[in-house]
Amino acid sequence: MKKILSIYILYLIILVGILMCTNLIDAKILPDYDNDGLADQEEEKVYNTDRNNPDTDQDGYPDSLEIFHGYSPVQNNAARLNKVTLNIPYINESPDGSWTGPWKNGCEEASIAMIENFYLGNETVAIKDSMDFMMTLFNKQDQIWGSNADADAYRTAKLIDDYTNYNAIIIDNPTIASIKKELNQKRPVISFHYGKELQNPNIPFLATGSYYHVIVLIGYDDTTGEFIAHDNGDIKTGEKHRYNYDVLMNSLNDFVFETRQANGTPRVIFTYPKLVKLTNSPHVYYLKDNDKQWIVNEQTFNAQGFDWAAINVVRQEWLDNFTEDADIK
Ligand SMILES: [Ca+2]
Ligand SMILES: [Ca+2]
Ligand SMILES: [Ca+2]
Ligand SMILES: [Ca+2]
Repeated sequence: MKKILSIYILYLIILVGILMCTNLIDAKILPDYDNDGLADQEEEKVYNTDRNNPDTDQDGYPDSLEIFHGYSPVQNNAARLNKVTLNIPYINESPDGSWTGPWKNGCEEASIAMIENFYLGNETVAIKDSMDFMMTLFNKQDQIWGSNADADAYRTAKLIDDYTNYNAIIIDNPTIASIKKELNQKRPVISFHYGKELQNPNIPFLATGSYYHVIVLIGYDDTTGEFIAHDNGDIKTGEKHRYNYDVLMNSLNDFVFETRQANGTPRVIFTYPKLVKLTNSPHVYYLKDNDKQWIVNEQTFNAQGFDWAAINVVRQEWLDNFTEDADIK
């Protein structure tokens, strides 16, 4: 009888567990076999860690904790993480290579699109899907500002906040360390440049233009002193293009509307997903500014028009920085 009772209780526990998780049934959470907070594909393609072992180097610190704090998950000493390349699909500024109309200055839109697909968990993007998404952003800018050319960091941030599944934070005068910290924590960065100083001959700037350019920073490599970028304007080697730290930092300049030149404040945009959850909890939160709001159930999630694919797994110590606001019911 006692055995039957305990089996019954076990059954109840499992049932409750399943019910608690029903609000994640449609979520496209990438598989994380060892439950260490890093998806299997991240372990394989980004960090070279063991997807079957939560503590690859057996130093007592789980893989994702080490990466979050910038330590090496594969060396069991105080070795720092010195190389990261986030797995982000590449989109060219003119996805079909036509270089006509708005596609001549689609660098902001291509940058926004790449990060949107990253936070949606997409490893590849079809050319048509890229173009449809970017076209929506061109049209919105035409409606709001009467032009889709040369969106500065503020316009770019507004497009991100209003039309994507992630948030933008404008950062003036960033440092190499602050950008690397973002990349360690799996958040790509958008950077704004006086493109001529990127010294990349494969970007076909108009000699009479402003040389304004916008790219996505997807990683870094301390062993060579380089950022790794998806440079959507580079027609030959834009994917995972490497820029020396100093070259990239020295070319940071936002666009200035008054003068129509790319000689403004050194500026980047940090990003973070709007919809997040922790590894071991079914609770999904909506993030905005410094606030987090728990979305109480599946019906509410759907009623709000949220996208299940947009839920990202984050670490507790990062989510703790957000203030608990009213639940979304
Ligand atoms: Ca894992
Ligand atoms: Ca692991
Ligand atoms: Ca470890
Ligand atoms: Ca380690």
